[in-house]
Amino acid sequence: MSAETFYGPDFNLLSQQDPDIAAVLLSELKRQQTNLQLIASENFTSRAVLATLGSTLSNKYAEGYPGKRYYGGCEEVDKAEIIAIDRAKDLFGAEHANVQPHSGASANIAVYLAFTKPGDTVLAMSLPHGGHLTHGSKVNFSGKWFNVESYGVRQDNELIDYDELRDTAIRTKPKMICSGATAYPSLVDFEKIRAICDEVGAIMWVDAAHFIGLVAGKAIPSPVPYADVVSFTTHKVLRGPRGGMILAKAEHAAAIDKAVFPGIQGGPVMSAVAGKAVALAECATPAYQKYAKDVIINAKALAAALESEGMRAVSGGTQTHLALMDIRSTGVTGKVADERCGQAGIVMNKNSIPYDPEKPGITSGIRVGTPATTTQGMGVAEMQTIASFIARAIKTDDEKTLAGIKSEVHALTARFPIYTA
Ligand code: DSN
Repeated sequence: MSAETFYGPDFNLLSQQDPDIAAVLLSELKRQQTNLQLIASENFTSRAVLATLGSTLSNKYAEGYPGKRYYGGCEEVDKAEIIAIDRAKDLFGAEHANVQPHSGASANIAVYLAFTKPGDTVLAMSLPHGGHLTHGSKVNFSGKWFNVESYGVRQDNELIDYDELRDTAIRTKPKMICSGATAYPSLVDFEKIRAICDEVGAIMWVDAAHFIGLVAGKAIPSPVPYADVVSFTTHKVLRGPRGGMILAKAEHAAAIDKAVFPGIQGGPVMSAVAGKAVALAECATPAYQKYAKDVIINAKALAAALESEGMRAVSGGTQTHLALMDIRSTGVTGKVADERCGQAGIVMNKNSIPYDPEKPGITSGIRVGTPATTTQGMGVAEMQTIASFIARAIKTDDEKTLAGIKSEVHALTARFPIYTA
């Protein structure tokens, strides 16, 4: 199928009206079709989700909540939001769902607003050990407006140091404890964190953005029974539209809804809300459950294959969708590896490893994830091929060699085409 056919008849209108932007749509589609997408937080959403995003729901202002809007004419979009809420509650067994956050960062800001006041103490995973900007980075609102204490991973096994977490919680008495990370390949022990929260009287907040899709597919344990509040994005393993969502215990429902609107947002993006509903229905299928398990099988295979190429998997491997590789043995930094792989058509990111001697802009590691390649239908054999591409690309700065690997990447992705029907 040609790229023009992919976008449908409206693309001809766009091409005539705005050839510059039409060209970007075509070239981005081609980039996604031909390169290897190993960014752990990216995926290929379905055509059905894309259809909602390009729909007239985008035109509608709907400040408020279903049945309690500040604008008329919301009777149709109300239906979409109610469907999305009901599906989220069913899929995750949650008492309350708010489907309006524009993004994961927006969802997190709403969590702070619901449970804390500026100056309060919050305990979260440190960014260099895998946390997120909104978990208290000094350059983020969270680090500027809150007293954020942090915990990390142990140096010997690179797993969360629950003793340090508990000690810090007892010492600093946080209002809220956040678990969840962007570059942590292992599972979080939610039962342990619940016990610590109960001991110090803290709200248990889980930022599940990275792994919620694996929870949806019943491939890993859920934080929902334990946490007061769970925030996440809908576009990672979950494979929905770009956006955010919050699940909460019923007792926190009013605080969460008030925090999202009118606390931090105006009108929700109703096309995205509808897209979230479509994705949640897709996640409830046996096919998606198989997908979620395959994502982990592939991540384990990719980590093992990269280890056999001489790199080291942080935390001793992975139990999720991503692997964090210490690549110091290759003699190149994460930054250089990222650049060379990019030239070879392999898209992933440099990443700090715990206790990294390099600066965050350089790093000693790379982060690779399998949500997108698994959606394409790739399996363990392809993960081994990809590991060999990465190992070869990292070791050379010869442009001809990198271009040669790129041709092999294109041959591989051509066997697993996306958006063909
Ligand atoms: N930027 C996302 C990631 O790649 O992990 C987190 O927000």
